[in-house]
Amino acid sequence: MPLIQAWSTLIAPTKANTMSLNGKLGIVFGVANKRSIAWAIAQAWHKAGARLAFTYQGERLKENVEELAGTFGSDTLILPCDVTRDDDIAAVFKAITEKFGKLHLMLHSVAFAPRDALEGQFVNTSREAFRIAHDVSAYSLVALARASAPLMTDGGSILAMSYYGAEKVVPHYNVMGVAKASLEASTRYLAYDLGPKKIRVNCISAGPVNTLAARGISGFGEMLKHYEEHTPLKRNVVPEELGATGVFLASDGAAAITGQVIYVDCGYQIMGM
Ligand code: 0WE
Repeated sequence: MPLIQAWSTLIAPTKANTMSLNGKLGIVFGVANKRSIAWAIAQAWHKAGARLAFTYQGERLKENVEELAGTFGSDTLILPCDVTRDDDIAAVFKAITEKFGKLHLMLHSVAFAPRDALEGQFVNTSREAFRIAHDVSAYSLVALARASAPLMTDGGSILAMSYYGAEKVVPHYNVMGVAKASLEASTRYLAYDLGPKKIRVNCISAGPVNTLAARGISGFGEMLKHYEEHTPLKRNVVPEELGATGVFLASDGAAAITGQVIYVDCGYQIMGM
Protein backbone atom coordinates (compact mmCIF):
# COMPACT_ATOMS: atom_id res chain seq x y z
CA MET A 1 0.00 0.00 0.00
CA PRO A 2 1.45 3.41 -0.91
CA LEU A 3 2.36 5.50 2.11
CA ILE A 4 -0.20 8.21 1.33
CA GLN A 5 -2.97 5.62 1.28
CA ALA A 6 -1.74 4.12 4.54
CA TRP A 7 -2.18 7.53 6.15
CA SER A 8 -5.69 8.05 4.87
CA THR A 9 -6.89 4.60 5.90
CA LEU A 10 -5.08 4.20 9.21
CA ILE A 11 -4.99 7.72 10.64
CA ALA A 12 -8.06 9.34 9.11
CA PRO A 13 -10.33 6.57 7.92
CA THR A 14 -13.62 8.49 7.81
CA LYS A 15 -12.39 12.07 7.59
CA ALA A 16 -14.61 13.33 4.78
CA ASN A 17 -14.36 17.07 5.34
CA THR A 18 -11.89 18.53 7.81
CA MET A 19 -13.89 21.78 8.09
CA SER A 20 -17.19 20.08 8.97
CA LEU A 21 -18.61 19.96 12.49
CA ASN A 22 -21.11 17.25 11.57
CA GLY A 23 -22.21 15.27 14.60
CA LYS A 24 -20.34 17.50 17.05
CA LEU A 25 -22.02 18.67 20.25
CA GLY A 26 -21.23 22.10 21.65
CA ILE A 27 -22.05 24.59 24.34
CA VAL A 28 -21.95 28.37 23.93
CA PHE A 29 -21.42 30.83 26.78
CA GLY A 30 -21.87 34.54 26.11
CA VAL A 31 -24.82 35.21 23.82
CA ALA A 32 -26.49 38.46 24.91
CA ASN A 33 -28.20 39.51 21.67
CA LYS A 34 -28.01 39.11 17.89
CA ARG A 35 -24.86 41.25 17.71
CA SER A 36 -22.91 39.10 20.17
CA ILE A 37 -19.70 37.52 18.89
CA ALA A 38 -20.91 34.32 20.61
CA TRP A 39 -24.00 34.37 18.37
CA ALA A 40 -21.91 34.85 15.21
CA ILE A 41 -19.76 31.85 16.13
CA ALA A 42 -22.78 29.79 17.22
CA GLN A 43 -24.50 30.38 13.86
CA ALA A 44 -21.34 29.35 12.00
CA TRP A 45 -20.94 26.23 14.18
CA HIS A 46 -24.60 25.37 13.57
CA LYS A 47 -24.27 25.80 9.79
CA ALA A 48 -21.20 23.54 9.87
CA GLY A 49 -23.35 20.80 11.41
CA ALA A 50 -22.90 21.11 15.17
CA ARG A 51 -25.73 20.65 17.66
CA LEU A 52 -25.53 23.40 20.31
CA ALA A 53 -26.67 24.24 23.82
CA PHE A 54 -26.66 27.81 25.14
CA THR A 55 -26.41 29.60 28.45
CA TYR A 56 -27.55 33.09 29.37
CA GLN A 57 -26.43 35.42 32.14
CA GLY A 58 -29.40 36.58 34.20
CA GLU A 59 -33.15 36.74 33.59
CA ARG A 60 -32.66 40.00 31.67
CA LEU A 61 -31.03 38.10 28.76
CA LYS A 62 -33.16 34.94 28.94
CA GLU A 63 -35.73 36.06 26.35
CA ASN A 64 -33.04 37.20 23.86
CA VAL A 65 -31.19 33.91 24.01
CA GLU A 66 -34.39 31.86 23.81
CA GLU A 67 -35.48 33.78 20.72
CA LEU A 68 -32.09 33.37 18.99
CA ALA A 69 -31.23 29.82 20.04
CA GLY A 70 -34.83 28.72 19.51
CA THR A 71 -34.28 29.15 15.75
CA PHE A 72 -32.06 26.02 15.95
CA GLY A 73 -35.04 23.91 17.04
CA SER A 74 -37.53 23.87 19.90
CA ASP A 75 -35.53 21.19 21.75
CA THR A 76 -32.41 23.42 22.01
CA LEU A 77 -31.03 23.29 25.54
CA ILE A 78 -30.96 26.82 27.04
CA LEU A 79 -29.79 27.23 30.62
CA PRO A 80 -29.03 30.06 33.03
CA CYS A 81 -25.38 30.44 34.02
CA ASP A 82 -23.57 33.08 36.01
CA VAL A 83 -20.00 31.92 35.38
CA THR A 84 -18.88 33.22 38.78
CA ARG A 85 -21.14 30.64 40.49
CA ASP A 86 -19.81 27.09 40.81
CA ASP A 87 -23.32 25.73 41.45
CA ASP A 88 -24.61 27.29 38.18
CA ILE A 89 -21.73 25.71 36.26
CA ALA A 90 -22.37 22.34 37.90
CA ALA A 91 -26.08 22.51 36.99
CA VAL A 92 -25.28 23.37 33.35
CA PHE A 93 -22.90 20.43 32.94
CA LYS A 94 -25.30 18.07 34.71
CA ALA A 95 -27.97 19.03 32.16
CA ILE A 96 -25.47 18.61 29.28
CA THR A 97 -24.51 15.18 30.61
CA GLU A 98 -28.18 14.16 30.71
CA LYS A 99 -29.13 15.59 27.30
CA PHE A 100 -25.94 15.06 25.22
CA GLY A 101 -23.90 12.55 27.25
CA LYS A 102 -20.76 14.07 25.73
CA LEU A 103 -19.33 17.28 24.34
CA HIS A 104 -16.93 18.30 21.55
CA LEU A 105 -17.05 22.10 21.51
CA MET A 106 -17.12 24.85 24.11
CA LEU A 107 -17.18 28.59 23.39
CA HIS A 108 -16.26 31.10 26.11
CA SER A 109 -17.30 34.60 25.03
CA VAL A 110 -17.77 36.22 28.41
CA ALA A 111 -16.13 39.30 29.93
CA PHE A 112 -16.94 41.96 32.45
CA ALA A 113 -15.20 44.70 34.37
CA PRO A 114 -17.05 47.32 36.42
CA ARG A 115 -17.71 50.30 34.20
CA ASP A 116 -15.68 52.79 36.27
CA ALA A 117 -12.59 50.58 35.88
CA LEU A 118 -12.80 51.12 32.08
CA GLU A 119 -12.98 54.90 32.39
CA GLY A 120 -10.26 56.32 34.62
CA GLN A 121 -6.62 55.34 34.90
CA PHE A 122 -5.51 51.72 35.36
CA VAL A 123 -3.45 52.80 38.38
CA ASN A 124 -6.72 53.50 40.22
CA THR A 125 -8.21 50.02 39.69
CA SER A 126 -9.81 48.90 42.96
CA ARG A 127 -9.12 45.47 44.46
CA GLU A 128 -12.80 44.61 43.90
CA ALA A 129 -12.86 45.69 40.22
CA PHE A 130 -9.64 43.71 39.61
CA ARG A 131 -11.14 40.65 41.30
CA ILE A 132 -14.44 40.83 39.40
CA ALA A 133 -12.76 41.36 36.01
CA HIS A 134 -10.49 38.35 36.53
CA ASP A 135 -13.22 36.13 38.00
CA VAL A 136 -15.74 36.76 35.20
CA SER A 137 -13.34 37.12 32.28
CA ALA A 138 -10.46 34.71 33.00
CA TYR A 139 -11.06 32.26 35.88
CA SER A 140 -14.37 31.28 34.27
CA LEU A 141 -12.46 29.73 31.35
CA VAL A 142 -10.59 27.48 33.77
CA ALA A 143 -13.80 26.47 35.57
CA LEU A 144 -15.68 25.80 32.30
CA ALA A 145 -12.74 23.88 30.78
CA ARG A 146 -12.54 21.69 33.91
CA ALA A 147 -16.27 20.97 33.72
CA SER A 148 -16.15 20.31 29.96
CA ALA A 149 -13.15 17.97 29.92
CA PRO A 150 -14.82 14.85 31.39
CA LEU A 151 -17.49 15.06 28.66
CA MET A 152 -14.97 15.53 25.83
CA THR A 153 -14.24 11.82 25.56
CA ASP A 154 -13.61 11.95 21.77
CA GLY A 155 -11.35 14.99 22.20
CA GLY A 156 -12.60 18.53 21.94
CA SER A 157 -12.08 22.15 21.05
CA ILE A 158 -12.34 24.97 23.58
CA LEU A 159 -12.42 28.50 22.20
CA ALA A 160 -12.20 31.81 24.07
CA MET A 161 -12.35 35.42 22.88
CA SER A 162 -9.52 37.84 23.52
CA TYR A 163 -8.42 41.30 22.48
CA TYR A 164 -5.14 43.07 21.64
CA GLY A 165 -5.31 45.01 24.93
CA ALA A 166 -3.99 41.77 26.50
CA GLU A 167 -0.53 42.44 25.04
CA LYS A 168 -0.28 46.18 24.35
CA VAL A 169 -1.74 49.17 26.16
CA VAL A 170 -5.08 50.25 24.71
CA PRO A 171 -6.10 53.40 26.60
CA HIS A 172 -9.10 52.77 28.90
CA TYR A 173 -9.13 48.99 28.35
CA ASN A 174 -7.29 48.95 31.68
CA VAL A 175 -8.06 45.98 33.93
CA MET A 176 -9.74 44.15 31.05
CA GLY A 177 -6.35 44.07 29.33
CA VAL A 178 -4.80 42.46 32.38
CA ALA A 179 -7.69 39.97 32.61
CA LYS A 180 -7.31 39.10 28.88
CA ALA A 181 -3.58 38.53 29.46
CA SER A 182 -4.62 36.09 32.18
CA LEU A 183 -7.14 34.48 29.81
CA GLU A 184 -4.47 34.01 27.13
CA ALA A 185 -1.97 32.54 29.61
CA SER A 186 -4.74 30.30 31.00
CA THR A 187 -5.38 29.11 27.43
CA ARG A 188 -1.76 27.92 27.20
CA TYR A 189 -1.78 26.12 30.58
CA LEU A 190 -5.15 24.51 29.81
CA ALA A 191 -3.84 23.43 26.39
CA TYR A 192 -0.90 21.72 28.15
CA ASP A 193 -3.08 19.98 30.75
CA LEU A 194 -5.83 18.86 28.36
CA GLY A 195 -3.68 18.08 25.31
CA PRO A 196 -3.21 14.41 26.30
CA LYS A 197 -7.02 14.04 26.16
CA LYS A 198 -7.02 15.51 22.60
CA ILE A 199 -8.73 18.63 23.93
CA ARG A 200 -7.44 21.78 22.23
CA VAL A 201 -7.74 25.25 23.75
CA ASN A 202 -7.34 28.40 21.65
CA CYS A 203 -8.23 32.10 21.62
CA ILE A 204 -9.49 34.30 18.84
CA SER A 205 -8.19 37.84 19.33
CA ALA A 206 -10.83 39.87 17.53
CA GLY A 207 -10.56 43.40 16.22
CA PRO A 208 -13.21 45.76 17.62
CA VAL A 209 -16.82 44.74 16.90
CA ASN A 210 -19.90 46.81 17.68
CA THR A 211 -21.55 44.63 20.34
CA LEU A 212 -23.46 45.26 23.56
CA ALA A 213 -20.12 45.02 25.42
CA ALA A 214 -18.64 47.74 23.19
CA ARG A 215 -21.64 50.05 23.23
CA GLY A 216 -21.25 53.07 25.44
CA ILE A 217 -17.47 52.72 25.56
CA SER A 218 -16.45 56.30 24.91
CA GLY A 219 -14.37 56.63 21.76
CA PHE A 220 -15.49 53.27 20.32
CA GLY A 221 -16.59 54.92 17.06
CA GLU A 222 -13.17 56.54 16.72
CA MET A 223 -11.56 53.16 17.38
CA LEU A 224 -13.48 51.59 14.46
CA LYS A 225 -12.36 54.49 12.25
CA HIS A 226 -8.74 54.07 13.42
CA TYR A 227 -8.81 50.40 12.34
CA GLU A 228 -10.27 51.35 8.95
CA GLU A 229 -7.35 53.69 8.42
CA HIS A 230 -4.53 51.66 9.96
CA THR A 231 -5.12 47.92 9.44
CA PRO A 232 -3.41 46.36 6.39
CA LEU A 233 -6.86 45.39 5.08
CA LYS A 234 -8.17 48.98 5.62
CA ARG A 235 -11.42 47.85 7.22
CA ASN A 236 -12.92 46.30 10.35
CA VAL A 237 -13.58 42.63 10.98
CA VAL A 238 -17.17 41.46 10.48
CA PRO A 239 -18.82 38.93 12.83
CA GLU A 240 -19.14 36.31 10.04
CA GLU A 241 -15.32 36.25 9.84
CA LEU A 242 -15.10 35.46 13.55
CA GLY A 243 -17.62 32.68 12.88
CA ALA A 244 -15.53 31.26 10.04
CA THR A 245 -12.37 31.21 12.18
CA GLY A 246 -14.40 29.69 15.01
CA VAL A 247 -15.49 26.86 12.69
CA PHE A 248 -11.89 26.25 11.58
CA LEU A 249 -10.53 26.14 15.14
CA ALA A 250 -13.37 23.83 16.23
CA SER A 251 -12.88 21.53 13.26
CA ASP A 252 -10.51 18.63 12.68
CA GLY A 253 -8.72 20.92 10.20
CA ALA A 254 -7.17 22.57 13.28
CA ALA A 255 -6.35 19.25 14.98
CA ALA A 256 -2.70 20.29 15.54
CA ILE A 257 -3.45 23.84 16.74
CA THR A 258 -3.62 24.36 20.50
CA GLY A 259 -2.64 27.00 23.04
CA GLN A 260 -2.70 29.68 20.34
CA VAL A 261 -4.06 33.18 20.01
CA ILE A 262 -5.30 33.65 16.44
CA TYR A 263 -5.69 37.29 15.38
CA VAL A 264 -8.85 38.01 13.42
CA ASP A 265 -8.26 41.73 13.27
CA CYS A 266 -7.63 42.66 9.61
CA GLY A 267 -3.91 42.55 10.40
CA TYR A 268 -3.81 45.25 13.08
CA GLN A 269 -1.59 43.18 15.38
CA ILE A 270 1.36 43.04 12.95
CA MET A 271 1.75 46.82 12.81
CA GLY A 272 4.48 48.72 14.66
CA MET A 273 3.17 52.12 13.68
O1 0WE B 1 -13.48 43.10 25.86
C1 0WE B 1 -14.07 44.07 25.46
C2 0WE B 1 -15.15 44.74 26.31
C3 0WE B 1 -15.56 43.94 27.49
C4 0WE B 1 -16.32 44.72 28.52
C5 0WE B 1 -17.22 45.72 28.22
C6 0WE B 1 -17.90 46.38 29.23
C7 0WE B 1 -18.83 47.53 28.98
C8 0WE B 1 -19.87 47.66 30.06
C9 0WE B 1 -16.12 44.39 29.84
N1 0WE B 1 -16.77 45.02 30.85
C10 0WE B 1 -17.65 45.97 30.55
N2 0WE B 1 -18.29 46.57 31.61
C11 0WE B 1 -19.32 47.43 31.44
O2 0WE B 1 -19.86 47.97 32.41
N3 0WE B 1 -13.74 44.61 24.25
C12 0WE B 1 -12.66 44.02 23.49
C13 0WE B 1 -14.40 45.79 23.65
C14 0WE B 1 -13.66 47.00 24.11
O3 0WE B 1 -13.89 47.53 25.32
C15 0WE B 1 -13.04 48.61 25.45
C16 0WE B 1 -12.27 48.74 24.30
C17 0WE B 1 -12.67 47.72 23.43
C18 0WE B 1 -12.13 47.42 22.08
C19 0WE B 1 -12.87 49.48 26.53
C20 0WE B 1 -11.95 50.52 26.42
C21 0WE B 1 -11.18 50.63 25.28
C22 0WE B 1 -11.33 49.77 24.21
